Amino acid sequence: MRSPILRLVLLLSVAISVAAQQATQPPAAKPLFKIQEVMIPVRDGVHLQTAILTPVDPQGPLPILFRRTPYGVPEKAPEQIPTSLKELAQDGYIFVFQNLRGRFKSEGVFNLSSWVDLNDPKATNETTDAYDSIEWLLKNVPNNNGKVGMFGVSYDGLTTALTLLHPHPALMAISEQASPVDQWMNDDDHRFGALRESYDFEYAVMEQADKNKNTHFDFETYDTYEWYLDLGPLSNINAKYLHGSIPYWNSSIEHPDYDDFWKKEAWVSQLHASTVPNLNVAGFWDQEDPWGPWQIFRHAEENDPQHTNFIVAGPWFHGEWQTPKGDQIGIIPFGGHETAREFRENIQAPFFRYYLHGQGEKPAWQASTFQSGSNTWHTYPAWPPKEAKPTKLYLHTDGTLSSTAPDAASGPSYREYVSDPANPVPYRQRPISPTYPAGDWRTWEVADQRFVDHRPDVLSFTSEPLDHDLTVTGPLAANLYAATSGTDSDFVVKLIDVYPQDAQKNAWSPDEGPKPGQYAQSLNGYELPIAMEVRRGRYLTSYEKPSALTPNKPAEWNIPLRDHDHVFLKGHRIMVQIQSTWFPVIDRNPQKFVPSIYKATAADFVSATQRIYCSPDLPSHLVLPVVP
Ligand code: PG9
Repeated sequence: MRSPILRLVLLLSVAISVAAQQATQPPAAKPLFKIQEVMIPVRDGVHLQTAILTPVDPQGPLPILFRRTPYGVPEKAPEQIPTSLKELAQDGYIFVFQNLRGRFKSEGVFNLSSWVDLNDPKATNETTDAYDSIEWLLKNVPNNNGKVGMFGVSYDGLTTALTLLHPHPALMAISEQASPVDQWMNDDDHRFGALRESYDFEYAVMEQADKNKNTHFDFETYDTYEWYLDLGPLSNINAKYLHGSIPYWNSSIEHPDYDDFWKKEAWVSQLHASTVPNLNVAGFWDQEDPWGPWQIFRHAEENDPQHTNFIVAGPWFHGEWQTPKGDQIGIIPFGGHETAREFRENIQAPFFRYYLHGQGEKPAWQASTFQSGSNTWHTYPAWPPKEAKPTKLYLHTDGTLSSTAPDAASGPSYREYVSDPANPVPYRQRPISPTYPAGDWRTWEVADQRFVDHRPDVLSFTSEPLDHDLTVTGPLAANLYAATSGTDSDFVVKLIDVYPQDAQKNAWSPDEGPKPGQYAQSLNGYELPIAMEVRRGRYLTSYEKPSALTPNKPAEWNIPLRDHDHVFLKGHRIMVQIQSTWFPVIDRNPQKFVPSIYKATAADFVSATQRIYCSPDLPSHLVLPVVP
């Protein structure tokens, strides 16, 4: 049996830091909340396990803040207020936590699905379960003021966001935080159809192996890189380990392409208006769901006459904005700011205070970011800001990167490397721990890329040191002209901020030198990834119908790099790295076209020679939204 505090902590989603989960306010002198567990009936007769936490001495009727989760609800009233609720609790709310259908004591089946069929009046889904539960809460929870808000990170953000498709009239405001929207196109499970192998597999096991708990797959090899490499073709996951027992994994491998199954899951395609005031929250280094919040924001923007659609983004890993401080990510400091606390105090709590308590003011901005590099908060009346001008940065065959396009006199027209699926580039330093419980997984997107930049299958292109600060605000993209000797292939692009060699004074004594491990804790020469993405060749012309690439024929590869707000500081360099494997977070492309990679055999995986063109006709480049 878990302690009550641990039970409550589970609500913060599995990906939120352990530090956040442990930090609390000093012990309270008297109970803060009373708890009631109820089984709320929804339209098909299923009952959902729900915990209601009511402040012990409420000052008048209170709004309800509701969170729906697959990760478990508290069994006892908390003795201390968890970090993520602290600023909200000061304003007074009835907090309600509900397990999704099929999880823990909730009845029904959990199929890990975002499909909402608005045309079927009998259908049940996360949208209808939320609607019915709100209806029940309003009628049955004493002392509520008739106003409901919802918020949550990741899966809890998804269940929050899904209410936008058919909101209950009493739902006055929501804050969707790191919600996925289309699991084939991006976020947790794929990137433009390239499978996030380790994530998809480990998460599906975690949530579907046992209804009553979060299960961690038991790897028999310490370094999971080695485990996945030894596994061989993906068909071995079912053949050797799962034996068809995990429905979500089965769906993933039965639907390799962007078919109706995935299009139905892509719930955001049904959203075309801001239906409820929504504070979207995104992390620039969110290792799970960096894309969804921007998509929800953009879809709601299609029709937002009342200006109730907002976005906040910061230099955060998945859910870092709900940790106690958020004063750094990995070893990258945020200039003395406690960005997570500042977000909760100055943005999240006032947002709900305005919409649910009728106090304070509506945000005067549409987007607010904590800009990395400059380490400052910014607000924008619109996103992307109009001043940002798309600016090209060209790759050159001599390994440089500059705003000058290649000319005919620059020598050879391409650089090349051999990509070998038997020796894939690790996505983070080995040994690679299991994804969950999340340890190094949380910060791998800010890992110093020097750990791979010497590999013969990783190409680096580097600029001169900048003679002024370069501010990049808005969506980034890469435009590669690339060829492979194979008939299918991946290209991974990484945009990197290279710190100067003397970025930091050494923190050790000149006589004794660094303590063990300390040398690697410096920012001197650090290669900090700002944006990274992969594209898979078979889907270059169609997501629905994969096709083979023509060997050695250059093709244009457009690789969106998502939205960012970063300042490359004077004296820093900009680097682009290109590689064709990123393992095991992305499954290995056989580099030979096969109808489904999930049915590939070991013999299908072959080496290929990859070329990146840097010529006047085929000028590979990045497009950065530069703010003058
Ligand atoms: N990233 C997790 C998730 C969300 C939604 C669907 C699948 C996975 C999470 O942290 O909840």
